[in-house]
Amino acid sequence: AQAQVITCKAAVAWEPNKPLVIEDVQVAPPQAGEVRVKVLFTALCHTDAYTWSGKDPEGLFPCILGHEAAGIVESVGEGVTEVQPGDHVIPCYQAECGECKFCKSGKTNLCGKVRLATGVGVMLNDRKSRFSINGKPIYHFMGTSTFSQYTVVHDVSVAKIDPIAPLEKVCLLGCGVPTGKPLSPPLMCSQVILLPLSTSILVLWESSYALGSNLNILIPDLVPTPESLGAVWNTAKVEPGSIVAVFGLGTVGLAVAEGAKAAGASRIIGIDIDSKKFDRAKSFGVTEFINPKDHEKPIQQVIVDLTDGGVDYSFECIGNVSVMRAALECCHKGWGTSVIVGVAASGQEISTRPFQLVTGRVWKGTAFGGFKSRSQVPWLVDKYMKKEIKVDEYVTHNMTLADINKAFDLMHDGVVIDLTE
Ligand code: NAD
Ligand code: AHE
Ligand code: ZN
Repeated sequence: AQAQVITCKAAVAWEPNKPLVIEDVQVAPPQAGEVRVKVLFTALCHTDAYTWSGKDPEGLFPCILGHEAAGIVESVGEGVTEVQPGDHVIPCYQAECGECKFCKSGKTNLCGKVRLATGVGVMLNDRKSRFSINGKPIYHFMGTSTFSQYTVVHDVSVAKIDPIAPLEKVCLLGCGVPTGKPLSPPLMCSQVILLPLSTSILVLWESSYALGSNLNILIPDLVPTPESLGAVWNTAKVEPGSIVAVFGLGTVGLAVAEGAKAAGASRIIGIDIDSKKFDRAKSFGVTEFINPKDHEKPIQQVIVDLTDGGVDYSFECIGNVSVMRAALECCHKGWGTSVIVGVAASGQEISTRPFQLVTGRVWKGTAFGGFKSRSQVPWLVDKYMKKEIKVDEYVTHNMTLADINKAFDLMHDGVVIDLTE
């Protein structure tokens, strides 16, 4: 039967920083290469709040935010072969078409097929939105827009998962888990079966569940085996004995610290302007703490002095471009590598003396933790189903869509919103 327009509830961001409003939204049928998904559960992520705040250069209003979710395919457009109505899926804000220059390169998990359209809040086919309210278009967000009971996504942006998996849990695998694992480089595999992975990676994945959640959330002790550590070293290249600096001890920074600990780092230096973060960070593996406010010298100089020339790896987990510079410049001459994880506001740019790079420091960043989405998210779900990855422990609240503004207030508690009525 021909798919019809669906009217359902969605949280609409009409303007930056103004409370989201639950509206009756019309969701058009999927066109060629598109999939309409009944979203059952969505989690919140700092990136939703970042765009909502108006600081995202790609932020468009009115829009429907949300990108960490799970649901069931309701209908598919022409030419869609990989999913069908009834399939359980996780929308993926980072697509994977397998055919574009990026996907075929074997060098990145980024995909070019729909990115230009998703960056301007529309679908690729006709450069229009499938959401409207009484005829007024509402923009999509990140190609996912999961704060709606129904959404339309590109077929290259949807991962089909095991139908037995509990959607209220595995929705967390849509963003936070891969992002929290920045120690691992992108997996250079364009096929569905990704052999380089072994159970050892779980050490980092488990730590990554801290993402988007409260510092008070219990993260189970990680007990890496020698075997698992070996694989972590091989993939992450954070060698045992490395000195690691983590800037920002929020949930992302704690996840990084825990990964570094699992990789066998000898020293993990946590840097935060809020000293209250330090006690908690100890249990995540941070061995030393520096509050930049206690020092007159630039923080990079303080760290270089403390480490006989600099750290082997640093991670910026704040989104502050001055700190990104410090994170690079505290790296050791000749080999130190700095990874940008934080998302910076519109207009912000990074800078350093080119000499820093000429003399061997490396500056890189991570998107979706280097994971290829459609092929690897289902694999993560399987790991969860085999109890090799814990997720349940990180869900602290179940709320309804009507309470989404409260949920944002509680975001640090790692909220999951139940969209079922
Ligand atoms: P958070 O707010 O919980 O933690 C940030 C920490 O940085 C806080 O403890 C704060 O005190 C500290 N801080 C702030 N300014 C500082 C400074 N000048 N020097 C030292 N410490 C400072 O945030 P989070 O949830 O851990 O996220 C961190 C960053 O990661 C954010 O930018 C977020 O948007 C980003 N993020 C990125 C992705 C991604 O996919 N790349 C995903 C999730 C979050
Ligand atoms: N729109 C922002 C960029 C935001 C950004 O960097 N997003 C991350 C994911 S955050 C998930 O919580 C990312 O993966 N980026 C790669 C991509 O393709 O968007 C801006 O500054 O324009
Ligand atoms: Zn996110």
